[in-house]
Order: sequence, then structure tokens, then C-alpha cells
Amino acid sequence: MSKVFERTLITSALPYANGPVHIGHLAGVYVPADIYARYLRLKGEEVLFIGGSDEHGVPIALKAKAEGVTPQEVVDRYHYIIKKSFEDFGITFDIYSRTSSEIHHQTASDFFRKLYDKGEFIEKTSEQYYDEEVKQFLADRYITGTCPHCGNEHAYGDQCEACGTSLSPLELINPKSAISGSVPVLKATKHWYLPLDKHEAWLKQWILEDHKEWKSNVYGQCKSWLDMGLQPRAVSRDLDWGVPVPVEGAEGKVLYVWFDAPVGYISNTIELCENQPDTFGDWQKWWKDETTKLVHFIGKDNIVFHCIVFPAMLKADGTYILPENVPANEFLNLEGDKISTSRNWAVWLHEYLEDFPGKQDVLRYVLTANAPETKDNDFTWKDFQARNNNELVAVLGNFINRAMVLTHKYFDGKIPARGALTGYDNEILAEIENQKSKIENFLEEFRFREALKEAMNLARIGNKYLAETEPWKVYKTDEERTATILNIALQITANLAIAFEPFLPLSSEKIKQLINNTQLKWADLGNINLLKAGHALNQPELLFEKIEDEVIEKQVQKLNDAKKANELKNHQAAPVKQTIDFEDFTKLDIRVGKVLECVKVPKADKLLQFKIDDGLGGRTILSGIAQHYQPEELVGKNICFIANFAPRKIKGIESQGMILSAENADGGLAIIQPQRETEPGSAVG
Ligand code: B3M
Ligand code: ZN
Repeated sequence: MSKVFERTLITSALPYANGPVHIGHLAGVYVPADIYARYLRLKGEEVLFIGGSDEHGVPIALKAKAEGVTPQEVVDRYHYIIKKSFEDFGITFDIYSRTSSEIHHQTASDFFRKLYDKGEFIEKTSEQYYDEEVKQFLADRYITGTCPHCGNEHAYGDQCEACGTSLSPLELINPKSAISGSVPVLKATKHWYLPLDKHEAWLKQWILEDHKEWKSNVYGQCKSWLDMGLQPRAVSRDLDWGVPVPVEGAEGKVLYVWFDAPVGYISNTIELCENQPDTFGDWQKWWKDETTKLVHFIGKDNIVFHCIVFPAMLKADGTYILPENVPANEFLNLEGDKISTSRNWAVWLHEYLEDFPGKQDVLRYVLTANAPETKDNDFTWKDFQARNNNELVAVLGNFINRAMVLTHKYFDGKIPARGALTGYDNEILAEIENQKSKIENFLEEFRFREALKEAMNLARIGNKYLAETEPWKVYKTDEERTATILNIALQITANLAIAFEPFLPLSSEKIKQLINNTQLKWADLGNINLLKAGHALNQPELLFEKIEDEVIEKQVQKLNDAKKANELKNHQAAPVKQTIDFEDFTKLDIRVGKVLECVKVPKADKLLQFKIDDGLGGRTILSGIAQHYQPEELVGKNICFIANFAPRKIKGIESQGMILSAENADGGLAIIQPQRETEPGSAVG
């Protein structure tokens, strides 16, 4: 028998507060969670939607250290930027709080302590790397060394990013502390472990048997974890940033970030319910009542923590409900490349809004239409433009605008009364009624792309109806028939306002303004008598506007610039060549020359032809730098050249030497010039 739920608790992954949020976050987690929350609220259900920043963990501590500020300063900086981005994009959290808050520290600490008192942990002492210079145990990420598999000298204690192998710090050859650079020593340290192996049996039953309806990507990942067999997991760390382990003798230890972060969902609920008890009631009803449906929205890299580790923690406590579903998404790539904060390969939400003010719905639309629900997907600016121009403008916006404009033209902006219906009218009305269950079923199954497609099909039905019935022609001979057609078109418009509300809240609001009816509920969807004859519409206004090629090209350029800047930043000089002695060096006859003439070589786009004063009567040299200099800017300049370079014929011209230049990481060339005026023919050495 399937369970009967009375309310829904929706959580969305708490983003790390070590950078702003980008389109990948929005597409993977926050837009789907918000669609679901809005849909349930529109249906009049009792809903709580929890968000917040994850402010602990090694990367935040590491970033603070690198910047010479406290971790609190780092998270303060990003928490508010992230919170604002979510507000701007209409993500309707009931609370967006943070894990550095006092109430969270208290809640997480109590959670740990209860499990500790119940004997749910095992204690283990093991040898871990310790930095004697800074007197600190080193988290895996704080240790670098040579990868035993591929020889990469910059592998981390948890992973080699060159060959992708997972590592343990003890496997690294020549380990070094990333904090002080010193060689770490092994030292015994005690930690608490959650024995996941003891939870394996019920987890298998609960997921693999009782939740076969979970999305296949989620179910599949859980199955492979469970098939491999679960191991005890450390839930504490030697670190000075986080929730202190509330046990005697645990000084210098904090809860592992993945232990405290999911408890953040609970502490944020407590914070909200304590602040607004009249609206949200007692927090325990959200977490401890079997009639509450708990749903976690996350990205695929968080599956194990939400489907296995956190449920095991909740079960170990014994008083909590477990998630009913975990609709995790796969990843969104950007223009064919993995989104990366550190490489600045991302579309940042706050920057998007600077470039596309007021267009949050366009992004919500594109990210949902192209959501990575079952596999990784790609965001491209071309697709963004196409979906805006061909779908939002040409289908949705165009239909509503035609219905509005024609009604103003023929009926003074008032809903005309419907006359007798034709067979075709009835067909269309039946199609409209049908859309409701299609959209609903997809929403209930967390298939938001399909749900959105069906909402858009409602507008397609409307466009088809206007194209077939041609009210602008009919009006000349039959006003009553025109009235019927436009009445139907306006009922479809009212339906669109409802159907799109979970997906495009701002546009839905605008449609309601246009039709002058803000009272529409989800239950009204499919109803074809929503607007009464005689009801006055507001003035027509365009809902969406075309996005031109130049605007899109600018965005692509911006990404390419970021890529270039990143390549330069990460550029490492080439390794030094084999050692030579002075003898070898003296074989090179390097001299200063003065450029007398410089011209382009015909039919060779890279070559410049130089006439050089070498103090010996002059010589001709060809050089492949035409793409980096205009010939005239070099005339009169001093340069350096190799005078005893064997002459070579290029394009029928003999080149008698080689001009020296330096090459930048991006391939740009710069000619070497003596730093003072020097006589032609002077030796360089
Ligand atoms: N902060 C990981 C992430 O942003 C983590 C999620 C916590 S959810 C409790 O991918
Ligand atoms: Zn490696």
C-alpha cells in the first residue's frame, strides 16, 4: 500500500559558500526544487522548502589561508552573494540560512552527541600526516606529492587530477604539506566512525526493494555502492574550522563537513519554525511525522551522502523519517566543457542578470527545457538564443499577444461572449482539458523537462487554433464567430498563466496582469470558463523579446576571454633543456642589428623580410612574425639576431640569419631588443 502524505518537506543541497553560484547549480538543483515547491503550493498543499549555505569543510579553510583571512570572512562574502542570486531568480525558499550559525552548531553538535551516547559510532586511532611546522594534522587535500600511478608531481592526498586515480595520502611519493611545504610526519590520531556496514542490510531493503521508483541514475548509483559493500566512515576531522566534536578529549577536532551539512536541513527547519511558529508549526512535524514526505533535490555527486550516509545517520538516531525520494540530476556542461569555478568556465548568475536584466525566466526556461535529468547535458549560448527566439517569443509570447491585440481591436479589450461551438472548437477545448493531467503526471514524477514541454504544447495548441480559425479574416463577415474564437483563445491564455507558473513565475505574473486576473489556482488548469464575458483586459504588452546574434556573440567572446586568461594564469614555463657548457654557447654568434627596411613577403601571411644594418654592409633576414607586428613599426629599431645561422632559402629569398624573439603562453611573439641604443654589429653574450 502506498503511503498517504499530508505535507512535503523539500530540501535542496546547501551550496558551499566559497564562490558564487552558476547555471549548473540552478539547472541541477534549485530550479527543479523550486518548480516542485511552487507546484505543490499552487495546489494548496502544505510545503516547506529549505535552503542554505554549507560553510564548513577543507576547501573553505584552505581558501581562507591562501587569502590570509578567516574562514568566517570567506563565507560571509559568498553567503550573501549566493542568497541574493537565488532571490533574483525567484527560488522560493522558506528559509535560506547557513551552517556557521549558532543554532546549526548546536543542532549538529546535539545530533552527534546523541549518536555518541547511544553507542552508534566506533572509535579508531590511526596514523595520519601531521605538519610539525604549523602543528596541525593534514586533511587529504592539504597533502601533495608524486602520484604512484602516473608520476604527476602535483597529486593530492585524495586524488591525482592528472590520471584521475583516487589516492590515500599514504600512497603519495615524497609527500609535502600544502600549508608549510614541509615534509609531514605520521602521528596517531583518534576519530569517530559511522559503521555503515552495520546499516547495509536495511539500506538494501529500503532502496533496492522499496524504492524501485527512484530515478534510474540515482537507483543505479546506490546499487553499485551497496553491491561493493559499505565501510565505516569517519565523521570527524582534525581541523580548526567546523562544529567542534562535543566529546571530552576531542580538542582540535571538528565534525566532518558531510556530517554537519545535512543536519543543516534540520537546523534551518528549527530556525524557521521557532521564528514563525504560527505559519510553520512545530519543526518536529516536518522531520518526525510519518505523514511528511521528505524530498532531497541534489546533484549527482551528492547521491551517496543523501541516499546512504544521511539516512544511516537519521536511522541511527531513530526518531526521524527517511527521504521518500532523491531526484538527483546529472551535470550541466557549458559549451562542451565541464563547468569549473577554479577555471572560471561558468555563467555566473549575478553576471547573467547584469547582461540580461529582467530575463531570469528565459534562463529558467532554457535550463529546464535542457535539464540534465537523466544524463549530462550541454548549455550553449546558441541554444539559449534559439529557445528564446523560437519558443518563448515565437510560440508563447506570440500567441498571447495575438489574442490580446485582436480582442482590443475588435471588442474594446473586453472578453467577448462565446456563441455556438463548432466540432473543431470542442476538439481544441478537449485538448486543453487534457493537458492538465499530462503536466501533473510529469511534475509528480520529477520529469520537469517533459512537464514544461506539455505546458508549451498548450501554447502550440493555441497558435494552431488561431492559424486554423483566422479570426482576423472571419471578423469581416461574422462578428459572433470572431467573438467565440477569441473567447477560446483567451481561456487558453488564462490556462497558460497557470501552467507556466511553476516554471516561469515572472512571466506567469505578467500574463495574469494582462488578463487582469490574479486569482488563478492550479485547480483551475484545464478549466475553459475562467474568464467571464465582459471582463476587461489590460493593455497588451510583449512578454519576451528576440535576442540578437551580437548579444550571443558577446557572451561566447566573454567565455573565450575567460578561458584565455585562465590558460595564461596556469601557464607553466617549459622544462629547462639539457645543460650545455660555455664552449657550446660560444658557437652561437648573436649580434645587434638595426632594421633598415621591413616589408611583408608576398603570398606568405606569416613572413616579414628585413634589411638589417649588421655593421658589415647589411644582410637580409626573413622572420615569421608578420602576425604580431606591422612592418613600419619595426623600421629604425635595434634587434638581436644570430649572425652565423646557416643561410636558408624561403619563398625564393635567401635568409641570412635569425631574428630573436620571445614567445608568450598564448603564442604571441615579442622581438628581443637591447635595452639601450647599441651599435649595429655589437656582439651579444
Ligand atoms: N555542499 C556539496 C555541493 O555543493 C555540498 C552539499 C551539501 S548538502 C547537505 O556539491
Ligand atoms: Zn596520477
